[in-house]
Amino acid sequence: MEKKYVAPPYRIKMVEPIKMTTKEERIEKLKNAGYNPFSLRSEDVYIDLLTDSGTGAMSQFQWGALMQGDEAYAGSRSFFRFEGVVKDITNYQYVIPAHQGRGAEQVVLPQLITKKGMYFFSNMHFDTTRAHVELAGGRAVDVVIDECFDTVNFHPFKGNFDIEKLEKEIIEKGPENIAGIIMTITNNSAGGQPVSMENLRTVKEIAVKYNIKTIIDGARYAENAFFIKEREEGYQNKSIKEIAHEMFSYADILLMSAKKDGLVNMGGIIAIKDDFDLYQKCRTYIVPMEGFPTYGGLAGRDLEALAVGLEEALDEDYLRHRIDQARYLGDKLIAGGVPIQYPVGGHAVFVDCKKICPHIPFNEFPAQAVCNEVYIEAGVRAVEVGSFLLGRNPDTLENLESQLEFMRLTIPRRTYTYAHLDVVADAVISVYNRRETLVGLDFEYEPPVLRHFTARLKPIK
Ligand code: PLI
Repeated sequence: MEKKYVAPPYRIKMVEPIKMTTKEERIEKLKNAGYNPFSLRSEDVYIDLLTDSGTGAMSQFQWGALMQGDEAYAGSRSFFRFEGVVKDITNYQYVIPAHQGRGAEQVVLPQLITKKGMYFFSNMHFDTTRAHVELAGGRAVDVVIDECFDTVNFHPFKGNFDIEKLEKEIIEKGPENIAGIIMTITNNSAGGQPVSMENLRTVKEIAVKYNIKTIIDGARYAENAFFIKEREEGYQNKSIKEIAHEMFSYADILLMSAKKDGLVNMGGIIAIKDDFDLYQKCRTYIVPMEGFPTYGGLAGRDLEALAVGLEEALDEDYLRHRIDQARYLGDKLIAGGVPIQYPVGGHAVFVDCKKICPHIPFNEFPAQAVCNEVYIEAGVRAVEVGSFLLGRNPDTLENLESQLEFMRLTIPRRTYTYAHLDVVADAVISVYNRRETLVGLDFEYEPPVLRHFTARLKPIK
């Protein structure tokens, strides 16, 4: 029987035209962009799957809420509405807004590093989280399960911590040298893969045993909750909010980029369970970094839209369709023979480019080569998550080799239709079918930090 995918639980009230370009035009545009899709103008992109961060569509209720923003500098009514929703979802006592996820990270993470060289452990740190750990003098160590790196075989929770490795690392480094354990849900960097409730619970037990704080990086927490409901024994009859409550009960702090499961174009959240001392420190520190603690870099109207978006992201009809869109694209690619991270995660399809281009070595960026060809093929913009992004060893300056070379096809929320995803699938399959013709890339200009955003490349002839 043919597989069914859920139709959108919304209809379209406003449209944003997108431009078609010719292949010849795209070849020229990509060359001018230094073979780096980050440097393309968005109007030269037909379907933009660079990221799901802040690129989704707001609902009529969110647009309506925008009009109710209280723009008072201090004590805004919009803050209290936002605070009420965050408290209701997390059961945490203290809430501070930030302009986006990294704003929350830059305020909280330095408070947890009480001496230089302390460690954070995570299933997998997102790039900005890792950067803020390191900027604050800490070190970031990933302890995800090995199954995460096997893209072929099914595992229901590829985002899980390797519990044995985590405990071994804590003992080795000394619990007094651990600044915190960051639970990234879902695990973005390896495919939007979920973390099970059992795994979160066990990590919390270990953290309590060694007196270490736990932090949820909850950019896509609602998607994680949906996977738990679908795949983990005992959760089928629980609501997404009930599952969220339990997930948050295993952490002391929530850091969240609200540009994902907050369903807004800009926003971030700091929430603290009950540590008043830490809350006071963050409240003080946020003033010079992000702004007064009742606005934290956001306008009152942003806080209104976020309050509504956080509630909407808990809706199961919304989540089912969201996850089905990623599955639909993944299934089409699999049917076309394209290797992907399997099963498909929550927000994107991660195409395994190590398998597509074994003839391109890691330091010639195979996944970037595939991204570029997909843009030329159909005007689809994807993003590389591999050795190009990973950068160089700061001591030896050698290019680091990523374990996985992914092209991430990231699906914005409530934005594209299944027909758009057909265009994407056809383009990727077509590139896959002429994969032997793809060539590697070399630097024309390499920035010293976060090179993938602004580098200029050239094809190796
Ligand atoms: O982009 P920000 O500063 O709002 O959030 C940073 C951030 C933190 N954690 C996780 C898991 C993320 O995925 C994340 C941002 N992700 C981006 C921009 C992405 O394209 O995936």
